[in-house]
Amino acid sequence: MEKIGNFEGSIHNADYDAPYLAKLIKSDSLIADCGRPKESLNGQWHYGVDQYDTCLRGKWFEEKYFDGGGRRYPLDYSFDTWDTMNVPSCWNTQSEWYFLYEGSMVYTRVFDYKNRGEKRVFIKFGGAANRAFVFLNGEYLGAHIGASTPFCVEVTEQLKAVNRIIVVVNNTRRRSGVPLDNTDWFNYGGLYRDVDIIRLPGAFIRDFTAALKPDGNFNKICVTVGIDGAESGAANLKIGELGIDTRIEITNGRGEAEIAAAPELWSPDNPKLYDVVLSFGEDSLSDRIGFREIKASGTEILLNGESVYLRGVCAHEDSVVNGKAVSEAEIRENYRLAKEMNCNFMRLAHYPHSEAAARIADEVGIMLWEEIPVYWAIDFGNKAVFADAENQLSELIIRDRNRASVVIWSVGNENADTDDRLEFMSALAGTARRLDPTRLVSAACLVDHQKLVIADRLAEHLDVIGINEYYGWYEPDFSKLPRIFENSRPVKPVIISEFGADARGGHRGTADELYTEDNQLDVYRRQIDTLGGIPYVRGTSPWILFDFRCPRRLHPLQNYYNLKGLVSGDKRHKKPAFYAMRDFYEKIREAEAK
Ligand code: GCB
Repeated sequence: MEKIGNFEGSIHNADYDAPYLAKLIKSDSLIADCGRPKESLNGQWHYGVDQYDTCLRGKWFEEKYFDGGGRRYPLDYSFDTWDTMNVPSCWNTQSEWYFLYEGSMVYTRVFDYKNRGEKRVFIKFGGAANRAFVFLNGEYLGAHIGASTPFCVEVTEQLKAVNRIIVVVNNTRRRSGVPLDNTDWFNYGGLYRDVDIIRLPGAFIRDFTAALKPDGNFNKICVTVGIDGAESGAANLKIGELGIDTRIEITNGRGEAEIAAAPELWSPDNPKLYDVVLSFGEDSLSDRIGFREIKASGTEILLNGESVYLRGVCAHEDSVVNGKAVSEAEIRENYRLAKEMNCNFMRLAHYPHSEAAARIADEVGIMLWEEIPVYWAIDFGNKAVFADAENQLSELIIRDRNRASVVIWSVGNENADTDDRLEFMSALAGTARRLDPTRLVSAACLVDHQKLVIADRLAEHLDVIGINEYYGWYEPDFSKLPRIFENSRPVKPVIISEFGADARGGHRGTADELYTEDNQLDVYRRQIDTLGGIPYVRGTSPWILFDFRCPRRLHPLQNYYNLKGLVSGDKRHKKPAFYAMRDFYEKIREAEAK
């Protein structure tokens, strides 16, 4: 007789996760979903805190209460009488009990479905941190790895009138994870972005891109289309405001076109977006897209052919109340604060932020650096780790490559210059270019602190060199910073992707007193004086716009927060360094306007 429930088969199997992980959901699962009608599965889901992973070990999804002989077995769960939690949310913020919880959480709910003539149905998950195992009506559909990128699962065959969905979300930190087990941010867990049902016809648009041809002429829009479920036919692209109504031939499921057009160019000062409608057979989607060109030339960054200084600031996806499950209002508030500081650019560190972040940036006019969590000393020699990182990069690019605001893909942050890392990250740079030839590739690199020079071998594979440096803070001898610039002759633009110092909001003292606003201001003044005079530094994104939660920060003044924010974590208090940056950027802006 087959053993069910909690019996030996499950308790003696230490490799219980292997069969699940053999079925991974990857970037090819994604479906262009902009402007499509979607039905939300957000709301109250039942949940169980499953510290020992008993749901996966014991195959709870099978819901086998009885064996073949009709005998009933005791089970350790009861899905529909469990408490409920709102989706999307991070469990850490939902109860003090779960604040520091790391492990598996079983989410489940029941939903109705009625076919309305669609032929294919998918469920899209905007983000599940860090891994998700998805089950529908007793069937395992696959696992997704990566806390911050979306994935879709097809449910056409499994759907019934009444459906049981189970998602086991696990946020265990792993040495071989991307990121690894040690990061300078909080390890939130949960089904923390939207969950939606997407209904589609038999043949539908799976992916599409529309971008200005990056040839310096600003007079052609390049479009690519991928069709699922049909090899040939014609797609139609309409951009009413530009008078475009073009047929795109599809062969072998793909089509492309180069369309003459003279769009008003997108920029932070003029974030012009166009309504784009793409259709194929019964399928149709729409998006609001900006057209612009971003390039590097010598040590300059060119936006629409003109040299631009990236007046930036870094930000985490974090909020006191919502953790990583930030609301649209919170994203807008971050951009508002950045604009108040005269920013035209933000570095969204250190992992893909919500899809809404780039959409809103498109709309309000902020250029973005987007990044994957290839952070510090991940296991660069490990092929599975590379596959994971490359998949996360692909999911990010496929998700956001129609967003004009995104100008830079970053393939990592502060990784030591080893051979394995060079191979790993240069390959990622190649992947980014293959998936998107219209943007710049960068990474936040370290300087050679012994020789005091910018010497990272990865720079050869990047378009823009990001440099993190903490002179005045982690390295108190500030005099080394100007020497680094004297010793370096980069042939590409450099962005100082991080500098900064901790200050507790409102904590005053002398310039020499650590954790005071006065000390932070002093560090900023010296940084600004130095960086402002280096011609090849074409952008700065100080660390960081607002204080963020971080378990590595145990000083009583820090109180579990990284205090390098220019604004406090609750966004209510601006530290003096905020105004120093605002004035610095104002001067740069005025100089550029002349
Ligand atoms: C860094 C890291 C960033 C940290 C920051 C800090 O270099 O890139 O993730 O949070 O320093 O505050 O130490």
